[in-house]
Amino acid sequence: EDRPDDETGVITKTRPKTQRPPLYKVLLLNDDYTPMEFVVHVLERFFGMSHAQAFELMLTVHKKGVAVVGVFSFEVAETKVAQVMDFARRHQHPLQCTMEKE
Ligand code: TYC
Repeated sequence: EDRPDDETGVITKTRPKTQRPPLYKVLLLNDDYTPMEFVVHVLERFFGMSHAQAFELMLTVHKKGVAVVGVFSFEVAETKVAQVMDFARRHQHPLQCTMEKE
């Protein structure tokens, strides 16, 4: 919205504060026991990554200890974490997936 300054008459734009929903990072944590192929499969299955993308990100987690696998709304992030944790538990792997506010 255009607005002339009271003293100078200079036209400035006022930027209305738009409300964006908070975003949440979904994090994958390294461990010593979960097979690399299982992690790659998880990333393909639940995060829609190609095999090459999934392999690369798995190696990043393996080397660095943790990585962001995606950024989502609260509801979607919560669902991804639950899906990964449930899938890992059902296969008896200790893989950990968490979320944090961006
Ligand atoms: N460190 C595991 C291994 O050597 C592989 C692994 C990678 C585990 C990423 C978890 O989030 C993870 N088998």
